Amino acid sequence: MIEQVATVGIRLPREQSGRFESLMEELKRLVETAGGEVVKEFSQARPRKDPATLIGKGKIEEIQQEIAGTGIKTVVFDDDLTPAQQKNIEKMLRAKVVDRTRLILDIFALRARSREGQLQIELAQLNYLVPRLTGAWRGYSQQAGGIGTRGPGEKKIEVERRYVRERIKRLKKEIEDVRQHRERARVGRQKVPIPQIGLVGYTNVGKSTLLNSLIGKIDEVYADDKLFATLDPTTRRVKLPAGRTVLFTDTVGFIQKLPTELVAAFRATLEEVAEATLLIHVVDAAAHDWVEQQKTVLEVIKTLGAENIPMITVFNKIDLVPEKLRQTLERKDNYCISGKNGDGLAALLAAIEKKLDGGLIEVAFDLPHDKQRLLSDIYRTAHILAQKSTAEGTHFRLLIDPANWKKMSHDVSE
Ligand SMILES: Nc1nc2c(ncn2[C@@H]2O[C@H](COP(=O)(O)OP(=O)(O)OP(=O)(O)O)[C@@H](O)[C@H]2O)c(=O)[nH]1
Ligand SMILES: [Mg+2]
Repeated sequence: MIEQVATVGIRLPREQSGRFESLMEELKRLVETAGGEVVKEFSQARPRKDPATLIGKGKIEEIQQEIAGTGIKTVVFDDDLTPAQQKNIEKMLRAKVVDRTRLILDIFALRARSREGQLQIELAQLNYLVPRLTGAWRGYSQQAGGIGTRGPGEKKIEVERRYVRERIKRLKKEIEDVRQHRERARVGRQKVPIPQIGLVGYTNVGKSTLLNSLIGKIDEVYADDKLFATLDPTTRRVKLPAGRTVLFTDTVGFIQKLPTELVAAFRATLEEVAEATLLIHVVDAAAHDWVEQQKTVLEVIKTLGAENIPMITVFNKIDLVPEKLRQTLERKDNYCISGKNGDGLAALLAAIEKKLDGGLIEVAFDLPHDKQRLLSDIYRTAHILAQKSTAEGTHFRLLIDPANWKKMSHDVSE
């Protein structure tokens, strides 16, 4: 049976118009993604958050009366709750109380497939739990009060906390091992490195669909109309128009109020973003709040320390956008694409090529017959301007990364 859920949002003053609505709409989609159904929505406008109960006590009583006797046993708050707030509200509502962070952690736990993903999500969940263990214990001893509160109750929580702390330590070590393993694999894979291009963007903007289109396959990478369809990074080779190969990495999407526990735990995964040569920021032009989404993504990129990586912004789902908006976007020299029907992809690839070629140097040389093994490195890493067979081998004129050229140049004659 589908879990029936009520959502609660708090509308603070000076909030941008429309932001509250889009957050609540997104919360509804998050609940659905987690397997629930929102049957009631509550909101309260307040000058500030209440430290004990987030919203007013009167409002909570009202919610309690509204949900009593219905099938609603779960109440989801859009704002993060302190352990104390969560406990107070649960007591008043007599229902399970979940906040946005907890909800997102739940979805990630449902979705994590790879070993690394599972380790990371467990770490994030435990980090979320630790302060709540303390909170529960404090609440318990206050409730019981006085003599006898130093009994087994406290000991049990102590044991639990120690267990959790130990587990966190072990998880961190395991994640570090996986990370180092991946790092070694990456370095080993490529003596002469090829550019890595990171697809970044808000969740559900069409990053995975775009990657599928670029590799010319419909469903090689899982894409779906769900939030956080992708958790584990996927890397695929793509050939640019002039023949050079690059790697595209598709990774987890971002969201407003992305839990800090999650960013910390997924640091290893998100490192793929921080190490890219170039970022493609995919924006869903058909989302009514794409401006807000774009801002969120730029903030997360900054948290990851990736804000200095060159970036190309593309407006996706252009097939769904009214002609007028499309024209406005194009007039400002934006790339408008449809990952679904392939519109605009050729122009995007050409733009990527141009951007990557920015730091390259032009070289001309003869590759002798006995050095033909270098051919694959050349095709993989260089932008070939001219190629001609000669009596001694092959003559090349290319654009190449200076560092790559250094590794190759002593094998050829200029
Ligand atoms: N009409 C239209 N739909 C698209 C386009 N690109 C993607 N979609 C749809 O948008 C939904 C989300 O696409 P995904 O590729 O899974 O998006 P994502 O950015 O990888 O999402 P997460 O992995 O969940 O962060 C899917 O239902 C796609 O079919 C497009 O250009 N046009
Ligand atoms: Mg995806």
